[in-house]
Amino acid sequence: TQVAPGAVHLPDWLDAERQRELLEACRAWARPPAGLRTVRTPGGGTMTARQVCLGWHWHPYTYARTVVDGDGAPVKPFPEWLGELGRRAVRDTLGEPVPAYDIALVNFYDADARMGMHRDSDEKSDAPVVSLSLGDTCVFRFGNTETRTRPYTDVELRSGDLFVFGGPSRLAYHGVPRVHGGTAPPGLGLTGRLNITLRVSGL
Ligand code: MD3
Ligand code: FE
Repeated sequence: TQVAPGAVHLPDWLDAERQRELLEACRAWARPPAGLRTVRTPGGGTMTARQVCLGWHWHPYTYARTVVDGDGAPVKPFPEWLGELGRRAVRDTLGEPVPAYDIALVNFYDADARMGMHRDSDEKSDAPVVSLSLGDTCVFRFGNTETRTRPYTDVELRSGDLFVFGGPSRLAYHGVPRVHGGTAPPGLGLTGRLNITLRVSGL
């Protein structure tokens, strides 16, 4: 389903087995060194979703090769297979060729976690962002490129869903106003929600 130009939602893109495999990989990445951490913003805020990075470490509002706001360890490598998954995601949605993905940001949400409206503008490439969701269903708010406020479209993202943001949607405001606790598939073995975004750094 095209939600806006360049923004395509493909529900249930990952089957149950692929979801379990991806979850296991995320759990391994979350372990130290360079594991899951709480992101603190320069204004003194704390992000409620906790994060682990592969390839490049994101800290507000730039990328580094070490976990500058965590244990100082070198960032875990971005695996080849994850890049292939990202390219397949773009082929299945936008049907356009893409350069090699080199960043994965994995966000872990408990039922109370949120993500405020923001734009992802720290990458120096306009390649599409690939988003994969696991676990609890959330409300994903897809806005416009001008303001954090209306008009926006609310979409439910469920376990296994793919969302790709390219073209004019690449710089749209977006956020996660709500996670529906306890809605994860029973067989998955995840409490809460996990989101993986694949990006091209352009660095
Ligand atoms: C639209 N993550 O990591 S995924 C993020 O569910 C982020 O964890 C949310 O926003 C999450 O920055 C939303 C959907 C998403 C991801 C990246 C985008 C939408 C996007 C980049 C550009 C435009
Ligand atoms: Fe984002």
